[in-house]
Amino acid sequence: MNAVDFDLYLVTDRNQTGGRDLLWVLEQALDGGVKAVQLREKDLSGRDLFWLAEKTCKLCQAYHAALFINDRVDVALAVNAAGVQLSKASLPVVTTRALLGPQKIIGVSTHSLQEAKEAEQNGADFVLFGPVYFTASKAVYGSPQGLPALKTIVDNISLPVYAIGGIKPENIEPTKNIGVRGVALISAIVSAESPKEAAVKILGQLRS
Ligand code: TZP
Repeated sequence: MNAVDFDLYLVTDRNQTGGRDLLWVLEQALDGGVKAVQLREKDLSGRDLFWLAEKTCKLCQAYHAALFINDRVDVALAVNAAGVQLSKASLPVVTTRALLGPQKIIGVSTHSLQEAKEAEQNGADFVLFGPVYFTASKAVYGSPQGLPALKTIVDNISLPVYAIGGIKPENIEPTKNIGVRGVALISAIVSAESPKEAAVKILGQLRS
């Protein structure tokens, strides 16, 4: 298991920036102290994702931040990203590990204890669990999982667990108290009027 050393994991969505350039938003967030970014632009073609990933990778390098590519192991390899974020529809963890080698970091997005345990057994480095709170993009899948379900994951696997889904400054404290390694989020930073100030605030809360 590779060590993961970040507490705030910023996930991108260029459709939630309010028309602002995604790279500008990311630079603001990095300026605010974000050290881990997941490029999650699922509607882009492989080619367009690659171009964006190259630019994002350079930006992250300038801020000594780790870049993870959602789903696309090939794109992660092509830009030499720190790792990938896999979902149920992605290549299996074991196959991804064989392709990426031992040093790259593999995160897995999970929605149940069984998925989290499988990710651990198969050699993932960390898991995301959610949606913990209400978030518009996941409302179609039903109610959020809530803190008790998050606690079950934290208590039953030894991998670092990150909470995702509806994470906002007002719920950082109770989420942190569950014992998560950190939080992952989109809108609280990407859609914030000042992504930099939002990142500073959330990092301050996570570390207080
Ligand atoms: N996976 C579970 S919830 C979610 C993803 C990608 C969306 C997180 O977005 P937000 O804006 O932080 O609720």
